[in-house]
Amino acid sequence: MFDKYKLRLYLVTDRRLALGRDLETVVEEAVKGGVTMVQLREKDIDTATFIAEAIRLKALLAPLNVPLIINDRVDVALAADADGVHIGQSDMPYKMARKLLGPDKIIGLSAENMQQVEEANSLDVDYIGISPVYATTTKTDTAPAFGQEGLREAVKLSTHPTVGIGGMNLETAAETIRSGADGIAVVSAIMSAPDPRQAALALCSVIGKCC
Ligand code: TZP
Ligand code: MG
Repeated sequence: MFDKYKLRLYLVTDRRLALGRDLETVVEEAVKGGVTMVQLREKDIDTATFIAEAIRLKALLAPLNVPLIINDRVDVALAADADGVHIGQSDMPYKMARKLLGPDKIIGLSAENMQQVEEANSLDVDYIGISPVYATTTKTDTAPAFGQEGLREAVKLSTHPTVGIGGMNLETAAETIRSGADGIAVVSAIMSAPDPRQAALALCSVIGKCC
């Protein structure tokens, strides 16, 4: 049974935004600041390197009871024995991913509009990502942003735990929690912070209940 409190402060990695720092160091610092779950998101590395990174992060996170989720790649999640995957609407279909991963792994699905939020209600996904809440320069090929009004409607419509992604900072994170989301998913506000631990701590203090 997925613990939805793991969504509270969900770090999604992007090594290109790590200001030249080692990915594991940034993740480790962020977890010390209160990050509750980590998604390894890699768009430009080969499969062997992706798996090796996933295995290193798993070794770092498992003793801290912080789940490791792999973006897009069910094969990488299986190879590294990660805790789950996060899939988008054009990745492997949810039912196939579930069949390959089994009932106990965490599977999150991105929903980019109300119809997709509703469709996800008929799937036994563990959570949905409301994507994007705000437009962001971190990912530009996104659907139109939900905004807080759209997010509130999406949260109301969904039967699943929800996490908001896109443009999360101290102000938008607090609003997102007030709109009813179970958590916030963050890339640049932590990956590019001069001090990722402090950045996570500050986000925790505005969203509550993660440290
Ligand atoms: N999916 C939707 S928006 C986004 C992803 C991966 C990027 C969010 O990045 P940031 O820097 O937290 O706005
Ligand atoms: Mg994807």
